[in-house]
Amino acid sequence: MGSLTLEGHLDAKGLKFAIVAGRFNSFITDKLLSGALDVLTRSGCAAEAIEVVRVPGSWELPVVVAELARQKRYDAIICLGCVIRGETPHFDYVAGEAAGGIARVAAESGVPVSFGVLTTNTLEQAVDRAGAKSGNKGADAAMAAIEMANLMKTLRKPIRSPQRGKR
Ligand code: INI
Repeated sequence: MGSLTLEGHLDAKGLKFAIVAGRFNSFITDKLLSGALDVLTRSGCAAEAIEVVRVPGSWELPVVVAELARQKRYDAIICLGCVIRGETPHFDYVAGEAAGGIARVAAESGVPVSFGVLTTNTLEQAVDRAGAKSGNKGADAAMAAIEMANLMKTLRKPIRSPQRGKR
């Protein structure tokens, strides 16, 4: 018998998303948000099926993502933030806790949470990843969220279901 590969497709029609975006470094996070919204709507998601929640900074992302995941109202959650290294160890605490907290919520809740949080050494590196030469990590996070939302739906279908693995 042949093997079965399960993966999520990139059709966002009928799916519901929350985007949680930090306001700190909003010059960058606003561009990540535009990229994420663009991908979701161009992939078929209705504008009314997207809720955007703004938080002060990346440190606040995990608590809000945890609350939204508990509500089970979204097929996936997209986190957006921008942490830029300064002269003190502050960066390590903010970036580390944001990443660890977000990963924990996703693993424990079963709700896919994509990580569109830039952690860069310089402002230039952040600009490059927010719509310039290294793409837009907000758009990438939205694409991952769509794929994961569809994959989780597929995985939750009974193994013998003809729907399982169907594109
Ligand atoms: N928040 C960020 O999202 N990025 C940063 O670069 C940053 N720096 O450098 O301080 C940052 N700090 C704010 C933090 O996320 C909290 O909002 C703040 O500490 C209040 O809890």
